[in-house]
Formats: sequence, C-alpha cells, structure tokens
Amino acid sequence: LPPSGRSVGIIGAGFSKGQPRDGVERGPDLIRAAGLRDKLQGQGCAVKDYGNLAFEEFANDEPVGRVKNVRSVGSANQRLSEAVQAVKRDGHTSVMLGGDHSLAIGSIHGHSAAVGELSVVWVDAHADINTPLTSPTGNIHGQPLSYVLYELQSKIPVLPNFSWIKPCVSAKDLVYIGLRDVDPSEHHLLKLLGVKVFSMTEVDQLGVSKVMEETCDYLSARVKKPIHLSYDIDAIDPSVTPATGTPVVGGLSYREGVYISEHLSQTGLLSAVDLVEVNPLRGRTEQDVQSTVHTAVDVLLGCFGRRREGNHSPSHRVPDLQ
Ligand code: 6HN
Ligand code: MN
Ligand code: MN
Ligand code: MN
Repeated sequence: LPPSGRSVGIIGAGFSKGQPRDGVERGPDLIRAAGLRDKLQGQGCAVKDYGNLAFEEFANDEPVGRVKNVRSVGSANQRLSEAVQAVKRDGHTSVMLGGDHSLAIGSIHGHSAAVGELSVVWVDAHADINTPLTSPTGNIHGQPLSYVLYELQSKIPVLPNFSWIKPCVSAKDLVYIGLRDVDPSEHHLLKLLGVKVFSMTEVDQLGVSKVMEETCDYLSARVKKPIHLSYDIDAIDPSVTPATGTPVVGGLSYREGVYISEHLSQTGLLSAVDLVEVNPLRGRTEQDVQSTVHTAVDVLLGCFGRRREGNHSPSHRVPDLQ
C-alpha cells in the first residue's frame, strides 16, 4: 500500500444525455488536465487511470413518456456499472469523473454489486429523486436515485435498456447535503421515505462541521457500510463553480465543499466517489471554467487524505547536519 494507504481507480465517463446541455462530456479530460493524477500521487496515493468509457450511440432514442434519451442513458450506465465493478475488484476506491448525474445509476449499481450494502452521501443543490412519472423536465440526471432506491421500485415503469438495474440502496442509508432546489414531488418523496436531509438551511443553522458529524453518526448508527459519495459540483455556490448546467444561488462555499470531502476521507469508509456536472461550455469566461475545475480537483484531493493544515508521509525525516 502507498503511505496514505489509499489506491484510486479513475474512470472517465464523458456522458451528457441525462440532460440537454452540451459540454459536460468534457468534464473528465478537464479534471485530468488540472493534474488530478499527479496531485493524488503527490499526497501518497497509488493511482490507476482506467481511461474514458466509450458509449453506444442510439439513432432513434425517442422519449418514453416524458423521459429523454432513455436507451442511451440505460446503456451508458450499464457500461459504467461494469467498469466500477472492475475497479472495485482491483481493490481501488472508485473515482467516476462525469459527465452528468444520471451516471450515478451505474456508479452506485456497480459499487453495490461489488461490495454489497452501501451508505450514500449525496452532495447537490438538487435531490435527483424524481421518478420517470414525476420528472418536470424528463431529464434523467434529475432522477438517478429513484432507480436505485428499494423503496421506489413500485413507482418505476419498464424502460428500454433499464432492465439490468437492480435497486440496491435503502432510503435510511441515504444522506443529502446542500439541497436548495427541490421539486414539490421530490419533497413529498423525501418526507414519505423519511430521508435524512441537510439542506442549505441546516448548513446555515448547524455549520458544516456539525452537519458532517451528524451525517457520520447517522450513517454509522447501525452497521458501518462502505460510503458512496456522489458529489454534484452544483452543490457549491455558482460564484465559485459557475461552469455547470443547473446552477442555483445560495450554495456551499469552497471551504464547506472541501470540508465535506475531508471529513468523509477521515472515516476510512469512502469506497466510491462520483464528481459530476462540470460543464466548461456553461462558464462565461476561462476564469469561470478554471475555478470550477480546480474546485472539483480540490474536492477529490480532500477525499483522499489531503488536509489544509498540510501533509507529510510517515517516512519523512527532518534533515540532519552532516
Ligand atoms: N442535477 N429537479 C430538476 C429535474 O430536472 O428533475 C433539476 C435536476 C438537476 C439534476 O443537477 O444533477
Ligand atoms: Mn445538481
Ligand atoms: Mn465523522
Ligand atoms: Mn445532481
């Protein structure tokens, strides 16, 4: 094992058909170009980059009901699930670089197929729990949790290329952080299922450190399950991460955003991470894009042991005079 004891397997998933805006497919290469691999290695991680997934194209991917690009999304997520399973079998913490948030379907499915029951920490401005029937937009990036939660299976119609998906997460094992744009039917579902939610109101009330303490207490109250962190970059305030498809004012600060990943890193339970919705074409300036990408990288570094107080490896020695 590397000094930090962490090994990271990176999967590039430049997929954008869970939503209508071009550009989010460039996320993985931008995050890599910002030096993710070198920086992770510099903090003592072993890194294997599994490259970018290739996704099948569908010529006639007509909406099913209101749901858009169903066949493409189903197929892409099936590939991603297999890739995550391979990364977990190789013994790494999986890092999936999106791409849009519909990819959480395959990432969570593959993670659970490899390791069993999970805790899921969903960091997002949005709840992403619309069912195909409640979705106001038909965009699957607003629906991923509905496909993986056991409790919602009776609400999910049969969809082309979705039959491989097996629900694998229990509503009591899900915690949200950062919510501030929740559709009425999503809010109803969250209440019905009794999901633990730290919206921006709770972040304001409690502060991020108490939110993280309560998150970990809640998730470890029963058995300690491996944690799946699904991090939508739009959780952070658009003044910091503007290059994203569905920005919402009033988000996490850079410091709060990084604190969340630092805290989860310290649990030793982080087993898979999604970093999604970085879209360079949504930035108005190069500075917008750089700020978004660098913040995404810093969130990921925090997941793998980086501390703002500084780090050094156990083998480090203070030089002696000869
Ligand atoms: N995201 N609730 C809206 C919808 O279309 O269902 C917005 C979803 C945003 C999804 O940011 O990953
Ligand atoms: Mn979002
Ligand atoms: Mn804790
Ligand atoms: Mn999301």
